[in-house]
Amino acid sequence: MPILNPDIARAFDEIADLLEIDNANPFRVRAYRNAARLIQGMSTDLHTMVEAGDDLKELPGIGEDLAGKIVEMVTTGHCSFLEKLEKQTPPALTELLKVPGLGPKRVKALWHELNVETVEHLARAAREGRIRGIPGFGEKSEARILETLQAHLAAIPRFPIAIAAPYVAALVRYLQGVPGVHRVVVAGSFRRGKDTVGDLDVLATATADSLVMTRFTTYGDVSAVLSQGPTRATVILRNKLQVDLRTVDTSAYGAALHYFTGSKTHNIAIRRLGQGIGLKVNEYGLFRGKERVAGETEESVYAAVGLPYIEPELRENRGEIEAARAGRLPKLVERVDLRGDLHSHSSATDGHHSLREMAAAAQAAGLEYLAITEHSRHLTIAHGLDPVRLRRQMEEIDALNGELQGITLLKGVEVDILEDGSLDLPDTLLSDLDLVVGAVHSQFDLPSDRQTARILRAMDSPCFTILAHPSGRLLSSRKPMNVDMSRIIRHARERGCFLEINAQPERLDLVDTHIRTAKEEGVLLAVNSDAHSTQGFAHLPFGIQQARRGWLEKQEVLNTRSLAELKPLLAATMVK
Ligand code: DGT
Ligand code: CA
Ligand code: CA
Repeated sequence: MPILNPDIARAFDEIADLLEIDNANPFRVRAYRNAARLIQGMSTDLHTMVEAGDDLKELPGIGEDLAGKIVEMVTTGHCSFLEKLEKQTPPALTELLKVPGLGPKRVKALWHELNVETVEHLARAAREGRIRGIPGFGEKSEARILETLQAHLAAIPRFPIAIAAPYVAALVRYLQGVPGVHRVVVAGSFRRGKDTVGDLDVLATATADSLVMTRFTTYGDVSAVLSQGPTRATVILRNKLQVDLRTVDTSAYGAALHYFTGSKTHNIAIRRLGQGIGLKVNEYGLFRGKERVAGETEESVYAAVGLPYIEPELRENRGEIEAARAGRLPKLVERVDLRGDLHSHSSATDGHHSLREMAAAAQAAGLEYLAITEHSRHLTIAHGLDPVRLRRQMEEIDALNGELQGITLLKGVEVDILEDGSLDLPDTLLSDLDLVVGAVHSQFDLPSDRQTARILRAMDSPCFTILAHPSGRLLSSRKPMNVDMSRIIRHARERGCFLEINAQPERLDLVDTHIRTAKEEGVLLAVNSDAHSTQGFAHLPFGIQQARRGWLEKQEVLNTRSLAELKPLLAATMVK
């Protein structure tokens, strides 16, 4: 089946849409649109012309570039440029382009106004009624957007933990209000702070006459009840999150909490330890014959098998049991240890609040310093800064620091790492900053050797402080880049720069196992909010949880340092 003119025309139209969303040169966009229209109206088949060896450049408005793309489509059946654009555009946006009545302009407006990068973000904005207020949108288009996205969301099997968290908090509050209920705790992967959760495992202790099971299955946010018994029920929430509730006896609370916290492989290892000393371990307790010897608290469970308490984030059977036995468990970093944040944006680019507002919010979040790190010019979609605008912001920050009390703004940038590994702004400018955060925002699909080389080269720049969201993954929509992360980590140690744990709900990047590698290599990590608004600091706890899953202690996190301790560490990454 040869490729037909309408297919080629559609491909060119899609390219024009994606280029337009990407703020490409309007002339370039128009060239694709005109070509699409021309091809749509042609009576000769392009594939016949290509096969006959005709010169396509004779067609009006078709130059070298477009002719090449037509030949590619006719001979291979697909268009690599379009595929590349599709890959670097958040899938939510390509999906949205298909919603009747939403052209690239309106899709672009949604992206800018709401700062959405994923289908889940956008669906949430629609559910929360935040789309109808945007100029050019109303309740009708909001509903249509939600409908289209829900089909897409049905295919997403796991929830990023920060997306699940508000639903979890609401449910726990509700259950705690049920008469007779004593304790409500969420176990499972949620308690272990895993980046995504499959379902929620809720445990409750309650008086025998408590109506907690009935109240659970009639909770307002429940869309379906899958099963219901006297001590166990399973429901689906409206957002498709599945929740199990179990009631347990107070005397077995610790054993149940331990069992349902998991992970499964950790449980199996603990059970083996128990077997070795003649104990049976299950969710009802630890038993020697018929006698229960432990189980009221988790501490008693561990103590019975000869171990100190192990934090939930470590329970993945990745050496925590051996470390516990040897008395070498890490003393994990905590949210209160954070003294500052080294990655944030203001309304100068794609953030929503002024420098002053961001500083106040950071201070309210208990921080003593905040680095402002706007995007650089290459990221046009985020209104990235050119040298002139960055210089102006540096002056603004200096002036503002003169007024602020108890919080200091640091001058930084989130500079784009270009395809060849060079940075998007000149060293003469970067060297006047306090820190340089480098990030990949395009060409996520290079082969591993080139992608790795690109990042290593960027780190070797005279001014390079922190590699932001190192894997580039988005939990709902983008796989990690194909890179040799161990190599990047070793290079960070040799270069003396740092890696980021980005706390954004869709990122949680660096990934936990690589955090552990970085720890072993002696590379410090920065737990950063990447806040785009004053609300953004609320994500820091999830970044901390991720750090804990990577076994990090306080001193292994860069921004637990006081400003005075931090400054020389930053300065050492910057050639002046
Ligand atoms: P998820 O829901 O996929 O994010 O991951 P988890 O870890 O929450 O797993 P889930 O919900 O299937 O089970 C909750 C916990 O229950 C799990 O972490 C450990 C425990 N568990 C489940 N099945 C087994 C099992 O077959 N053996 C043992 N020892 N524990 C289990
Ligand atoms: Ca679970
Ligand atoms: Ca479960």
